[in-house]
Amino acid sequence: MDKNKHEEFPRLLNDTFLRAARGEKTEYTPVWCMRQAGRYLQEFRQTRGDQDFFATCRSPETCCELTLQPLRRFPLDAAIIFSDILVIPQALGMEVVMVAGKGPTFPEPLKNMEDVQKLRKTVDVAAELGYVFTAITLTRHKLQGKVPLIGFSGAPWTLMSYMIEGGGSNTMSKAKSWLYQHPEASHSLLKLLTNVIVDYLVGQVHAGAQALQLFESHAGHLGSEQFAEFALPYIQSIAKRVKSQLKEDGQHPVPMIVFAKGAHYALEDLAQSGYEVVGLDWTINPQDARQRTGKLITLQGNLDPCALYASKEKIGELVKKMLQGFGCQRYIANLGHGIYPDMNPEHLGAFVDAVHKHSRYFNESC
Ligand code: 1CP
Repeated sequence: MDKNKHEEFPRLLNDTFLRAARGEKTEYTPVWCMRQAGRYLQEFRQTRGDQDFFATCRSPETCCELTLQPLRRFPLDAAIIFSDILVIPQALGMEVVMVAGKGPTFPEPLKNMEDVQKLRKTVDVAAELGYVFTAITLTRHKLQGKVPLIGFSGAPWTLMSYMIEGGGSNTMSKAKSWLYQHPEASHSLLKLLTNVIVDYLVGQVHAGAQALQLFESHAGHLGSEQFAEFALPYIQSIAKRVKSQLKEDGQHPVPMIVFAKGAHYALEDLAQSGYEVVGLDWTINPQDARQRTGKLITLQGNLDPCALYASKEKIGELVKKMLQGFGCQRYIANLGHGIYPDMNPEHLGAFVDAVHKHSRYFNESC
C-alpha cells in the first residue's frame, strides 16, 4: 500500500473526536452515532434502492455516498465507513446473503472442525477486501477534511458466533456449545479470525482510516469466565498487533476503540486491553463506568438508543445527565448501540445538538 497517499488527503479541519480519543482536552464533547449511515435516513433507503446489501458493500462509490449522508444532515464529529462486519467470513470463503425481513444469513454455517478446515488458512486482504480499502480512500477525499473517518471490524467471538449460528440468534446456543464441547476448535477458529482482522484493520489505516472500532457485539452472551478465555485475549492481541504492524510500516498510530456490548462484567479488563477508548452500552451507569476505569482511558457512549423515541426536550435532559455522569473530558458521546430504522432523524439531530450545547458549557470549567 502506498504510504504517501496520506500526504495527499485534505487537511483535517475538525480533530475534536481524535483529541478526545487520545485523551487530550477538547472544548466540547465530540459525538457520533453507531449505524449513523442507516435505514432511518430516507436518502439512505433511496440510494440503497433494491440493490443487494453486499453488492452495495462492494461498491466503493455507494459506500462513500452512504457514509457522507448523515454528515450532510448533522454536525457529527466523526464519520464511520459504510460496510459490514460480515465481509470477513466472506473473505474466508463463506457465503453470506441478506435475506429480507431476516437479516444476514449463512446458507452453510460451520457445523464442525472439518468445516473450519475448509476455510481459507490465510486471506490476502488486499485481494478479498480491497473494495473496502478503496471505499475508505475515496471517502477520505470526499470528506474534504470535515471530520475524521473511522474504520471497523467485528471482533473474533462475534464473527465466530455468526459463522456457527448462520445469522442472528437470541441464545447463541450453537456457538456457545462449541466453547463447551470443542474449546480447541474454537480457539483455532478465533486465532484464524484474529489474523485476518489484524491485516484488515492495518489495511484500513493504510487506506486512510483515522481511527478503528472493534465491535464485540455478542460479548453479552458470554459470562465473565468465557469472555476471559474466548474473547479478551483476542481483543488484546488485535490492539497489540495492529499497533506494532503500523509502527513497522512507518504509519502513524490511530486511536482504537473497543465496543464489547453487554460486557459490563469485564469493564476493568477492557480498560487495560490496549485500546484508547472503551465504548459502552446503555446498561452501564456513566458514573460507575468512570469510577471503575479511572481517568486513564476515554469512554464512549452510552445513551439508550430507544431514548431517541422520547421528545426532543426529554432527549436534551437525558443528554445533560449523561454528560454530567461521564464528566467533561476523555469522553466521546454516542448511543449505547446503533440507531434503529424507525427512528426520527430529527431526534438524532436533537441528540447531537444537545451534546454540543451542554458540553460547551461544562467543558469551560474543566
Ligand atoms: O439493508 C440494510 O441497510 C441492512 C441494515 C444494515 C446496515 C445499515 C446492515 C445489516 N449492516 C449495516 C451497516 C453497518 N453494519 C455498519 C455501517 C456503518 C454505520 O455504523 O453507520 C456497521 C458499523 C455495521 C456493523 C455490524 N453489522 C455489526 C456491529 C454493530 C452492531 O450493531 O452491534 C453487526 C452485529 C452487524 C451484523 C448485521 N448486519 C446487518 C444487520 C441487520 C446485522 C445484525 C444481524 C443480527 O444479529 O440479527
